[in-house]
Amino acid sequence: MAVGDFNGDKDADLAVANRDVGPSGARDTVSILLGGLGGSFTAPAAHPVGDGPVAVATADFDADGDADLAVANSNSDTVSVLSNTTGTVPPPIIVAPPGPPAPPGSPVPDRDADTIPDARDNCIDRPNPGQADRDSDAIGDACDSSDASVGPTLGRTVIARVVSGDVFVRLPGASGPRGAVRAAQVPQGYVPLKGAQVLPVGTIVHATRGRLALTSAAGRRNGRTQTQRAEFYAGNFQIRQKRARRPVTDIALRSPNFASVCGSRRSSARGFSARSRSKRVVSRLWGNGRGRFAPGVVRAPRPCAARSG
Ligand SMILES: [Ca+2]
Ligand SMILES: [Ca+2]
Ligand SMILES: [Ca+2]
Ligand SMILES: [Ca+2]
Repeated sequence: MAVGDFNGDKDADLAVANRDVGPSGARDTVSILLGGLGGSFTAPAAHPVGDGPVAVATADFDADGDADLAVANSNSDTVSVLSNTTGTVPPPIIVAPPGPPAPPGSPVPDRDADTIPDARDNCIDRPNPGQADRDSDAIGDACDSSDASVGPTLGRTVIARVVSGDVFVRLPGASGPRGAVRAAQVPQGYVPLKGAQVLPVGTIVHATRGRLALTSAAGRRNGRTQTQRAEFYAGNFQIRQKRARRPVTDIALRSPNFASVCGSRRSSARGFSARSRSKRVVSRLWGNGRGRFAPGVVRAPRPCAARSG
């Protein structure tokens, strides 16, 4: 069985492997049960897989932003990959037999010949036999464009670390594409956040489909910068921080289409949301952590008045 959000409605759904014939007659299938209000589930929808399915795993195998399924078939020694195309995980099914095991004594792939096999190399194209990784983000120093092992600087930088999923960022002053961004819903100028990075204050974060941990400066004590950490997910926001004796890291919400959000703001222990004057929720973000993080909305009066009217 696997748990995932297969139809993108933020409710947890179930995928169950059916090896033997059950009451529904479903054999050699995987059934999807879509979760709904109050822990309810829809009737199972069966999709054929290989012979003798015994285990299901979910991940975004085709990198299109939704949850796909891989099913291990014990009788046929194959893996069925179900690509999620509409949110209900229909076929097409690719039955991909796993490759034969390497014969004993055959060489392990090591593209950069640094004695670390590709499968374990934290920088696969550059020789780095020591595997140094100062900021412990699984990207070796030799490949890491941003060393986040140094602390944040008050009013200037924060440290962001991807916890799960896909997170994109737009640096202040960025214009036009800066590298390939695959997700169609991410506009130009955003780049994927990889591992742990130092981000300048003013960076806009797109975490609708991912989760990141932010470490920011919380003040100075005995000549040293104190830091605070919280995780944020399921929303878009801009990181702001003014230099002050007791600085607050402002999390300025952006709407799902990346525009600035205007309106009243609310916060609770776990969620930030912004509402327009009509009380409609225009943006929401979830968080988890301690420290002086505050929700913000755009303060420029004119565009806000025009948009919320
Ligand atoms: Ca290597
Ligand atoms: Ca290497
Ligand atoms: Ca690193
Ligand atoms: Ca890094």
